[in-house]
Amino acid sequence: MPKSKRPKKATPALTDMSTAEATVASLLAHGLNAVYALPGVHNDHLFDAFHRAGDALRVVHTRHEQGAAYMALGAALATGKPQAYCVVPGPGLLNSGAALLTAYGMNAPVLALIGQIPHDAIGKGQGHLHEIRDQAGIIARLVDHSAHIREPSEASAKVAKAIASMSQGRPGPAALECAIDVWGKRAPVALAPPMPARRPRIDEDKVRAAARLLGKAKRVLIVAGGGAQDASSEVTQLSRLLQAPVLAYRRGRGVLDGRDPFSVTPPLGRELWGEADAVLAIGTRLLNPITHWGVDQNLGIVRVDADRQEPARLHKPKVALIGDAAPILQKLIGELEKYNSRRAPRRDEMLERQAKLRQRMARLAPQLSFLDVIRAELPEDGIYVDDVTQIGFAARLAFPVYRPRTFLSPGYQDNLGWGYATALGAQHARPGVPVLSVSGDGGFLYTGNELATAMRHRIPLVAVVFADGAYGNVRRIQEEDFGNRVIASDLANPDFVKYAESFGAAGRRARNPQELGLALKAAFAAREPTLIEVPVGPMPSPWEFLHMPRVRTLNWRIILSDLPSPAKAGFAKAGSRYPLFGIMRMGCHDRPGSG
Ligand SMILES: Cc1ncc(C[n+]2csc(CCOP(=O)(O)OP(=O)(O)O)c2C)c(N)n1
Ligand SMILES: [Mg+2]
Repeated sequence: MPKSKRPKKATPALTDMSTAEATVASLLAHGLNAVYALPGVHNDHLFDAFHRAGDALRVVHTRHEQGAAYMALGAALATGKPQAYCVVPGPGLLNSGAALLTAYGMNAPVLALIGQIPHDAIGKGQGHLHEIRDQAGIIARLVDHSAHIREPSEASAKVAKAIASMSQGRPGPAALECAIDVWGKRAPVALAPPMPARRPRIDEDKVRAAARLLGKAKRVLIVAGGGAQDASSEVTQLSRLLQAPVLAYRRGRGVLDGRDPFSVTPPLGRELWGEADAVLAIGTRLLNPITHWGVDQNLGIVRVDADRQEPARLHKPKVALIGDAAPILQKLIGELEKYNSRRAPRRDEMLERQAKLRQRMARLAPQLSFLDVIRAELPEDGIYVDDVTQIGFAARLAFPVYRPRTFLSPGYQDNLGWGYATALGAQHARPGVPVLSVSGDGGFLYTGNELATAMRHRIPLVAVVFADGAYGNVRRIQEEDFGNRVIASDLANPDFVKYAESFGAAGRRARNPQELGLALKAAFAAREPTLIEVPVGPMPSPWEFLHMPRVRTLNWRIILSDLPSPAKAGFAKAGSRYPLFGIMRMGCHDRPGSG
């Protein structure tokens, strides 16, 4: 096109705005309509801008910064959409730290808006209110994308960039800080529009290679992680096409409907891992299968991951497909039409194996009988929020999850106490579906104070607290593995029913599964903040279903083939004499989730 005819780029309109107003306008432009927050002087101008946004923005204030951050995390996990929280610097940031860490581990799009001391004082150590050394450095280690807003004119673009970063490559949290004296500064501002999503090109050759490998395999196992949550229909289709069971543990539950006999958890998953000749791993680190159950040269692994670095972190797969799971799997399904072989249907086999497993798991009857009534009362689309409790460990193994994003479990952080506030955020963001928080007496009191938030913001969350008067999971380990030397694991509890009632919430007590069923029915019908205390005794150990020995023997040659050539030569020498040398790299692992 000749130069003169090229359309002129429109100059964006400038509006006089404060940094805070530009930030809020940008949040709204990105579809964020809630901020979970705890105010303080550093962010007064930002809260005033929240106020001026009126009904467009709901500000949910909590009783502790961890509550605000966990609420944003719960809202992000339940919706799959970006959510924001806002806290003061220093102690406010650190109070929210465990939730931000968990959001990072769970690849959850949580935006942290964090105040700062006066701009010119940053880094000088003068002892300003809430000052913390190198706040930017601390934040930068907690999230992949962080920035400091210095001027009103920067705010909008920095918000847009932060939000875009949360869904690019590996999704995850982002953070923005802004000084106390900058939020209120005014200047002519051009609002930056949301940035278009950048997606990596799908490598068609690799999709074909994956289709060939999976198509000719006789026994395929699919492993679904958190990254498969938005690819439920594709995973279901692939499970049928490949006659492949789908293994999920914490984050991938519900991707395949838990009522499908092909939906499996670790005990059966481990057997199937041992028998498989190919694995299709979708949005999962594959840490437990590779490190606990082992790999060998007969297992062809295909990985689908949003993070380019992830697939080869532990063990180089045969094929790595990079990008969002759903579009990649759609292409894979298309290619499989050409390469897929006929396989005998495995439905009967799976039904039989599931029935056998249920018999073995009958050992966990105390936990399972409660989970059965919870499943019966929680509607199909209801959301179960897990915590690190004995009921929780059993739920990860045996609670049937029917739909994606309806089982929220804290992932590899296994962060005790996240449950109640995370569930509160999920319930706030999804008012149309019942959300259930299930904790132990230890975990619940981490954020049980947010019952005040449930009341203040009329969030009808139902919480079940299993009260055994102990950090029961820790206590059992002390009893069984440490000669009954019980230490620091007994608890002095409040009366949880009275505790709930003192906030104005409904408090109930259920002494057995039947009573729990009735209490849940009433609570879901009433739609008001409710706590149900369930007094319980010690519960049987779930570990035999979680810590299971290897089913594939690692061959050091496999590790060797992953190494760059110069290292290969050195290892070859050592490895030919000492095969164990190779195995050692896989490390040995302690109890998942018990730490
Ligand atoms: C942040 C954090 N601190 C400590 C732990 C270690 N931990 C795992 S389970 C547990 C006890 C949980 O007690 P409770 O919530 O009462 O559940 P119970 O085991 O009694 O069922 C502890 C302390 C953890 N996982 N996360
Ligand atoms: Mg307990």
